[in-house]
Amino acid sequence: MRVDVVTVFPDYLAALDLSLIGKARQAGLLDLRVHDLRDWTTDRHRTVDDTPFGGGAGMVMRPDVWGTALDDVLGEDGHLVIPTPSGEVFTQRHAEALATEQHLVFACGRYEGIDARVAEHYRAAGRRVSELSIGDYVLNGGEVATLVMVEAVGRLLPGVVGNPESLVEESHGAAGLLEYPVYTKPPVWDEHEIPEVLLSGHHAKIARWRRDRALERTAARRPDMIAALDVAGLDKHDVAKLAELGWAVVDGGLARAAAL
Ligand code: JD8
Repeated sequence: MRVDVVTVFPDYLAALDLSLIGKARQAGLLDLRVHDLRDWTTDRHRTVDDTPFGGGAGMVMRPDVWGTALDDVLGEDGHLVIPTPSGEVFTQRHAEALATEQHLVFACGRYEGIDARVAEHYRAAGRRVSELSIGDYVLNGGEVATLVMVEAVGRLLPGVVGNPESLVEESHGAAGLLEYPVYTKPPVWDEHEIPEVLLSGHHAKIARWRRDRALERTAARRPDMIAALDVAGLDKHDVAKLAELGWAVVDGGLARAAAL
């Protein structure tokens, strides 16, 4: 996969030189290029912003500078991703979808954002354009969101994560549950012991224990994910655990028993 990032703060993306993504780049599994938007300015002050039409505080990023830059970087098949607090909220499903693309281009805005005509222009030109938010809080620009999305997508690429098995049981993975708690040596730490069953070597009991903890955590922290669970993927032990947690199977879906 090729990924281009256009930003006025290229150094912000230096973190992508590190760890798994850094190794994926060295191994040629990910062709990541970071560009300075100012390289596409034409005035001696390398201006990328101007005052907002209609008035208001702050500055807006110019469409002409972005257009020249993106025309250069998008190439034939680039999928334009614009991080913005007004975008659709980015999830693991988006990461999985973007991981199927050959070429992603992230446009990192600053100031009050990028002139809205840029996204409209590339959509009208038949490009795939995704305006995505990483969550309901306000950042100062698109760079941090781009770091999040490049890591979430990059680790799904074949060969990037050492053991693809580990991708299966993750939070927000196919199971639709949060992860179970994990433990390692020492078996006793500061008088804190680990659950006995994990030392039993009894794989079926360990799997059941982990599933129950994942159901408990999800019911406590993300009841919206319980409500979205596919009932077909539940066995009788799951249904019993969910009933214990106040959930019932109703008309092929899960509902809070209390609400019935
Ligand atoms: C891109 C400029 C700053 C935002 C005035 C503060 C994503 N989840 C998210 N929160 N914030 C962003 C984000 C913020 C950005 C830009 C993304 C470009 N800003 C602006 C509007 C209010 N300032 C984001 N993804």
